[in-house]
Amino acid sequence: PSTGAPRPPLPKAELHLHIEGTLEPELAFALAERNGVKLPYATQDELRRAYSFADLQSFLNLYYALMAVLRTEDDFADLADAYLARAEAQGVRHAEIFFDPQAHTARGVPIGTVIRGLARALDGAQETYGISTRLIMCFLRDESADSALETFEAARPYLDRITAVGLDSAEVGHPPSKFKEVYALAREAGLKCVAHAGEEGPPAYVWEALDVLGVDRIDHGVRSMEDERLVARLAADQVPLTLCPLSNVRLRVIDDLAAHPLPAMLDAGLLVTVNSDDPAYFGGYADDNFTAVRDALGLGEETLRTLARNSFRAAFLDEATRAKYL
Ligand code: ES4
Ligand code: ZN
Repeated sequence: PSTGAPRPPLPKAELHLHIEGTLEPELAFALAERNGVKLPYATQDELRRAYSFADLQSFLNLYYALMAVLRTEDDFADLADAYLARAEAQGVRHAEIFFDPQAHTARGVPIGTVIRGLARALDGAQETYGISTRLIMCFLRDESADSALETFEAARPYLDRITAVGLDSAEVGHPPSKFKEVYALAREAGLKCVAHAGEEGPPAYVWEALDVLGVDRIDHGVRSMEDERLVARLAADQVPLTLCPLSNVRLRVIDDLAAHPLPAMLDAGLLVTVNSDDPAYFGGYADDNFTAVRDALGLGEETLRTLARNSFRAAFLDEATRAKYL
């Protein structure tokens, strides 16, 4: 029935979330003011009007430019705290959060400032918001393999705060195999491994992420559907895929939500999850993505529950905690 009190959002884990992609215009302007940084936009509305993207690169240009306002430990703590408050309202109970250290060290912000600031907010998240958290350190794939290695070494003093490494930024022309060495070091250090693959790049990049990097999850992976053998492999091994439907529409990976391959991926037996990617830029947080696919694809309650359950199956949780959610 359509009457009665609105139901709370389904409990879920968020597994594909770039913390820098949660920088809302309001906070961007507040931090610009606090740090004396001049933004090339006069108003929040003018900035919002720039959120019209042709592809991944056109988004990344704005994403990296706006990060100029993030300078101090407090800035990173405030950014993460603002995300966690929004995530709680969206039913998120567990969040595995990407960050891009090279995007900050390149601007002269030390990696320790970034990690300590984020960690401060995450340390309070269980008590304040009822959200458990993990940090995933991503390498920028359009930077060199040596830069990724240097970043990993710079992060060594903080590895107790980091659960996994990831790979993001401009995909085409930067195959996963370029980062074989740093992934081997990360695995030796006891970290989990994930990588963006098959967002704009071909199914071959998903194969490399699996077979060369040995990843535990694939971020996006939508283009896997172009390769029948790859689909069979992902299904057989139950490799989780962290889909980001609203992101795919805004970055024109798909034409519109109604054309999203999510239902076909579920039918193929893939372990798919729904996530928000860069919610400040793409029009919605975790539950907004659930609601959007429900409405555009006509997903029923049972399918939405499967997606929420998959998010906990795919999370880097200890088994006792996972069992609480399954
Ligand atoms: C990203 Cl949507 C997306 N793809 C690749 N890299 C990224 N970094 C932030 N958002
Ligand atoms: Zn992403």
